[in-house]
Amino acid sequence: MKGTIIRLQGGFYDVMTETKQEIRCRARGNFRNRNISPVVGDDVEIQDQKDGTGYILAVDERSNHLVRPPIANIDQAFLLFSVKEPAFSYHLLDRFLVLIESKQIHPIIVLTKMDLLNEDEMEAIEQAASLYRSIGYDVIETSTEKGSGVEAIRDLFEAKTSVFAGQTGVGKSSLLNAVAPELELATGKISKSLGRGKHTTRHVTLIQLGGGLVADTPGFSSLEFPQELEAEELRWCFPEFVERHDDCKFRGCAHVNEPGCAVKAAVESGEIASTRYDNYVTFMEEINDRQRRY
Ligand SMILES: Nc1nc2c(ncn2[C@@H]2O[C@H](COP(=O)(O)OP(=O)(O)OP(=O)(O)O)[C@@H](O)[C@H]2O)c(=O)[nH]1
Ligand SMILES: [Mg+2]
Ligand SMILES: [Zn+2]
Repeated sequence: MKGTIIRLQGGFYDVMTETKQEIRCRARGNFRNRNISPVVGDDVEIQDQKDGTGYILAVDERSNHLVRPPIANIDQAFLLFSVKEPAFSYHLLDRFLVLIESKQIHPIIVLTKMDLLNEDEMEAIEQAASLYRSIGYDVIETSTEKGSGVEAIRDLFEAKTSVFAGQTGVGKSSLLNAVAPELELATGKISKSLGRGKHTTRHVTLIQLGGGLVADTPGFSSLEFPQELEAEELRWCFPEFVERHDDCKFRGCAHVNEPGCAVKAAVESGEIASTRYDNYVTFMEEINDRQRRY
């Protein structure tokens, strides 16, 4: 029988079968020895014991796999950023976009807690939103206080497997509750002293919602690039750089010190945002430093 892992709990894998039954499974011993650790989102072959339990016999090949949050086979990632509490950061957004782009997963940027902004702050956030829209990203502005943007989010779930990801306290669980109040997911207050959330959600869980599957995930407090991400790959993770790559004088242009670089020219003329370019250079240095260390 075929199914999808929707939850990992206390050494068990909860598997949703094609007939929408939940079966609590253990992994077969031999399977553990082969060093495969199944994660949420994995499509699996199970042996149904007909008593609500079963065994995982095999894990299908993954179309993609994120380490943090640990999940496989995603069609799209909702990247949640609060505009306040915790504060919005261009750096963190670009970092997250690189991670998702490098896995060739479709990102959707979600700005949360829009209700907390005063007029001046709103203007700054609208500038950020239009920058990312101009690159081609979807940006959805939401507030669970006002109920805004909730419909727009729900409409994107159909027939897809989605993941909600973001720092702790940005409002992932709150937004899912706004989409479907019956979920009653636990939410947590922001720590006043730390200025961030308190890791309220502890496990990745796939939920059936809006005709698709959506994962609520534990928030992170920092975001490191995966070991396998190489400096040379970075240039392909910035769509507005990719668009201009053919206009660079040198074919393998890294857009740093090369003459005749179309990307640098676009930064000079203001067509590419300097925040994006500066983050690109910072990330490149970070990855190069890491490569030197190992
Ligand atoms: N004002 C306002 N507060 C919000 C909004 N969305 C969430 N919050 C608050 O932000 C806090 C954190 O929300 P959670 O939903 O627990 O955040 P999370 O991203 O799930 O956090 P973790 O599970 O720790 O990763 C709670 O106090 C929410 O009430 C919003 O749109 N406006
Ligand atoms: Mg949560
Ligand atoms: Zn270039």
